[in-house]
Amino acid sequence: MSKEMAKQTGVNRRDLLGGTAKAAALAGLAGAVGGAAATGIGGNLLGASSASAATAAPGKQAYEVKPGDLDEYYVFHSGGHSGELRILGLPSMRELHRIPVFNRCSASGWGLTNESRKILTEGLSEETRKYLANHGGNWLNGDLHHPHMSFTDGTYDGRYIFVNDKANTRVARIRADIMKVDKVIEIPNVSAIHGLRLQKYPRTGYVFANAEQLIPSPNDGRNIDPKKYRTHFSAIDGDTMKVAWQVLVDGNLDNTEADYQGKYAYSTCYNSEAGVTTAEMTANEQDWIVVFNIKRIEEAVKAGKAQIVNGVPVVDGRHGSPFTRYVPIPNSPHGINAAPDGIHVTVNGKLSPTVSVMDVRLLDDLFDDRIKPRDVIVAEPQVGLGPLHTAYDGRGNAYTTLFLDSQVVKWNIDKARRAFKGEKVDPIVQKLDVHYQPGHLHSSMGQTKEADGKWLIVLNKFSKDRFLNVGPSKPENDQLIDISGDEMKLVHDGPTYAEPHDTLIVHRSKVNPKSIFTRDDPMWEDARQQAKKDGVVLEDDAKVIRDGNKVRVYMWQRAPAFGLEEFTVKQGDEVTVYITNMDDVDDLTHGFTLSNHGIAMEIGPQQTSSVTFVAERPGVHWYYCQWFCHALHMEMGGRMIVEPRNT
Ligand code: K7E
Ligand code: CUA
Repeated sequence: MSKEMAKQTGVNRRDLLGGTAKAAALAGLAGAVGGAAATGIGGNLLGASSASAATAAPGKQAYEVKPGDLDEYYVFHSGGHSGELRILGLPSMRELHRIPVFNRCSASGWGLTNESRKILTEGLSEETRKYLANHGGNWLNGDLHHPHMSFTDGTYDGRYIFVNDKANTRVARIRADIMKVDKVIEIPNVSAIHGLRLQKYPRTGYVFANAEQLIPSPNDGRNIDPKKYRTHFSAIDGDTMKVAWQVLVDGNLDNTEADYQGKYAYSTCYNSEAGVTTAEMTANEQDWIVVFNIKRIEEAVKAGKAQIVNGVPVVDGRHGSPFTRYVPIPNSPHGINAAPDGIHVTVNGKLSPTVSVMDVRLLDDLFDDRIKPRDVIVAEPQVGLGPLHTAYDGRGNAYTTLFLDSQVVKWNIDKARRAFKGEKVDPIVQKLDVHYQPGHLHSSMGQTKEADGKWLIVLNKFSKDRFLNVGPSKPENDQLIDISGDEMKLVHDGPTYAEPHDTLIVHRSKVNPKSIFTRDDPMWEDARQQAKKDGVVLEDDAKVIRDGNKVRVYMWQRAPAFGLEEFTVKQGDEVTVYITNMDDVDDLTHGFTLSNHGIAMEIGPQQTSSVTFVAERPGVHWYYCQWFCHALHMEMGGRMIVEPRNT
């Protein structure tokens, strides 16, 4: 329904869905809040108001969010090997939305529409595209571990969210204004992008990406001697989504982190042995982190000293190079996390019960060889078994997951430094049981200089007995912990499907998505160009253009109607259907599902979407709108008539 119709009839979507006048009023209020945020009127002001309407026991933070109230934080939650990104609200932990990224989505048509297929394939290598030609044209799976929002001056700026794909060696960018992916690239010369972090200062800037697996280079089957396996550290330009440079390293690369000064990045390596079996990979008592000197690398690339491999400047950062330093760390370190103080970086020992703390102010001296690599380690507290990741509260405390102990340990950085110097002081503040086997954890705004020390989400790999038994495949358990007081308090269990590895807690004042697309959005530029060539106005026209055996069907939608209630093509025609949703009402999404053709796509308010298929089935085929939009939603449909080939 258009705004005009809504006005005339006084009916909106929520009324149609059975809401009461009160619900409609609340919805209106929510809209007003969103509008205020969009115009930049102090999201901060709004931040506390509705969330604090929640009930709280004295001395405790409110975590219940009443119906109609809004959460204070966005949570961007990795979907792991489901390939998607999810958006939750915090503190309610309600799932608000899903963003398909590396997966195929039946609801939105991601991976099927021309717009999404272009995004998913244009950044792939020639070689991969050739392989995919016999496998449906684009990848259908991915393994999304690490979502991170772009930074300006050490804090989130609401432009983009970047994510990795370990399964098919990709990095994707999500536009935070519409919460849709706009770029996907395959990283050349490497295999399995795992660790991913962003340049925090002065802005993003670089997206740093670790390739975890060691492979021959080139990997063409001619030389498979494991001694020749290697990997590279990649810096991607987040604005252009082109790989700016790579650094060849010794050992493998696991997680990565960047500083608050814009000078260094660091990666953990658990396989310094460069082994290919578990026994070989865990042989050494110590592995290392690699520290990358961004300025030196940039200068070498600028001076043409890099080797160009598959279009990417590559510098040699193995032991002895001016671009890197290797700092020994016990034993198979995993997560690496910069503290909001801009000084400390913790490296989590995994197979060692320790966390190693690096002071980044010592790195200039390290690169000028005035000190030894281990001299940058200023604390190494024993925290418990299986430390994987660390988060911060901005008050000098660190929170580390203990995978084997199934605990989160809170410890004090300053006390750990003093204990390292020999002072008799215990840095451990508290250990809290979590359920069970935690991987990542993340504190509110904790990976920015604006860490506010209010909430901690702990992502547990196993839920076991915490929920009703749903069969052999059980949910993970994302637990919410109140860290605002002296003691951590567990306040919520959150079951999720496979598999949150990492998460991101962003204050809502930083995020201002649109509710309605703008007609000049670049996402459907190809459709715009084609329509122009065909003399069609996407917004007004409903017509069929024949061009040999290629047929282009253009139509608009306005609830509850398609611009065309029928169109006719011939068997064997390659048909492209372009649909423009001309409704400009909040939340009024339409769809296009073509029965028995495997075709479905979403068309958001003011969006254009298109899909191409071969009409190989003669007969009458109905299409319908699958996104519930109107009282006459069931009637919103039409017929595609396919004339048999030989008539
Ligand atoms: Cu620890 Cu992929 Cu960040 Cu999983 S990684 S836990
Ligand atoms: Cu349009 Cu349902």
